[in-house]
Amino acid sequence: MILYQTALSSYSFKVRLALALKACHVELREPPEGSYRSPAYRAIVPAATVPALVDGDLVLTESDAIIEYVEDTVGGPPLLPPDPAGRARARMLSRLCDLRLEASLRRLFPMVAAGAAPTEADLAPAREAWLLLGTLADAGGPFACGSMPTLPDCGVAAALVWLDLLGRDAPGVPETPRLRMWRDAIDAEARWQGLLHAYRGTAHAWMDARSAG
Ligand SMILES: N[C@@H](CCC(=O)N[C@@H](CS)C(=O)NCC(=O)O)C(=O)O
Repeated sequence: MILYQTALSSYSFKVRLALALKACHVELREPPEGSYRSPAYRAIVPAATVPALVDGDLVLTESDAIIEYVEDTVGGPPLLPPDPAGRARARMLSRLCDLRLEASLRRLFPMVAAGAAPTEADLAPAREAWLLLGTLADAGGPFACGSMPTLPDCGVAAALVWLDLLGRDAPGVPETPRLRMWRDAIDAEARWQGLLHAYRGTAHAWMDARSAG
């Protein structure tokens, strides 16, 4: 299997976190000609987004679809709960993470790219989304759906890197104990520590270059 991805892409990082939970090694490739907008990439991946997984004739985009394909075809620890209600809740949390938390953060990138620092007001939608996820997650935690990381935790872990980074100059309301517990569990997840460290470095370098410029 080949995963087309870029080092900075948070959705690519989300998939790499899922692969790490499965101890599934795939070949990582950057889009040809260095861009997901290149004609050469579009010829392989018509949707022209990263991440994209290629497995023989199958070309998949959409991070959740990729992770569910890995879940269905690769052994290792389950990334979805066993029961229908639990699976539906995991998918709901993952969608909410993508559509509310990640999307709110993504809207700030042009501002940061232009050299401005997001204010508390700019960050409010993302922080509200994070609070919402905390109220909908499994109450006992520490992860979204209980004691082990599953599909939604991959997106949340990636988004938290950006929530922290984009909010570094804007004090926010303290997190709830449930969110603190979730965040601590993500940080302590042994299969993620190296990846998180490296990705934080990549994200910080991007942010610092924008702030300096
Ligand atoms: N819903 C997609 C979003 C993927 C996405 O937007 N990826 C960004 C990079 S993080 C991208 O490829 N953007 C290119 C574009 O939208 O033209 C997923 O879950 O994989």
